[in-house]
Amino acid sequence: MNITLAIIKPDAVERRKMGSILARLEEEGFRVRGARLTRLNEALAGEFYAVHRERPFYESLKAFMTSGPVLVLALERDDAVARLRAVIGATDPAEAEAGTIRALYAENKERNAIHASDSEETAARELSFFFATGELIAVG
Ligand code: 3AN
Repeated sequence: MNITLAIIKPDAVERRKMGSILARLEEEGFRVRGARLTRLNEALAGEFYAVHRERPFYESLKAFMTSGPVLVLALERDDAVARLRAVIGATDPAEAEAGTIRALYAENKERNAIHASDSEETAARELSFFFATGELIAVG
């Protein structure tokens, strides 16, 4: 078992898709070990996406990610990082496999409904942005 980070993004929260997405994640075998509805500020969004700071979409991405509430989730299952990436689908919903969360709920490449950590290392870093050591709930 390991844990990864998901963020249900402002577009999906605004369109009231939090519940549908969370239901899908639970159906896919993930257990919620931590959850927080929050709104990112400019500094946190900038640090979170620092790897993209040279990309042309960086400023727009920060503006989008700070535009409204997000639901931050710590999700546990076996092979959590890879399984979550598979369930969310490709960054661009037009390229996402049918039935994936982004194929179902994303609007476009930026407003793409959900974030998921892309490696074990990134998951550890990203979880630490939102959850203190020892804060995550031990389940079952
Ligand atoms: P993923 O979220 O699939 O790991 P990344 O890490 O390449 O994708 O990009 C991080 C976020 O930046 C994406 N979730 C998306 O919101 C935004 N993004 C990525 N590429 C673009 C792009 N070409 N135009 C606009 N936004 C983008």
